[in-house]
Amino acid sequence: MPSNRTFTMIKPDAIEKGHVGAILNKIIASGFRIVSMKMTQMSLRDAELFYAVHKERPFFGELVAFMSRGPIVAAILEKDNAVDDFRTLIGATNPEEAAEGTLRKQFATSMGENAVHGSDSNENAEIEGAFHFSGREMF
Ligand code: FUP
Repeated sequence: MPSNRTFTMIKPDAIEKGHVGAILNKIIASGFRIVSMKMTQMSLRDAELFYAVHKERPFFGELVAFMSRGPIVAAILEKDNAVDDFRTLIGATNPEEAAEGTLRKQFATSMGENAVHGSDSNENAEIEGAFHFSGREMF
């Protein structure tokens, strides 16, 4: 994936609370172009594969149960400096530490149920985008 792209998921907690529209509005208003987007649900196995990097962490079981409990909105986004700018837009992992105006400050419930995912590097953006989308679904 080009380095001006990142990958995001609007997580099950935010879908359950009806925040999809507000989150997408804020993403678009922040200058990101939608390259790919779909509503989908990960199986437990999908979530274990997606978050394999965290498999030794104590929160892994809770994380994969949460991420597979309901639908998500997955998307690839494009903007100059996409990975870093999107991480700034979503805010800290723990919403109590997230800056004012960030998506997690506004929409997250807790460290585990924190509303939005954003890739942490260009390399991971590529891997995570390819996990959810084929080349024919990138526009
Ligand atoms: P982030 O990059 O901010 O999404 O955070 P991480 O990649 O470190 O963690 C991925 C997900 O694991 C977080 F979104 C939520 C969950 N997590 C916990 O539940 N507890 C923790 O202590 C750290 C992460």
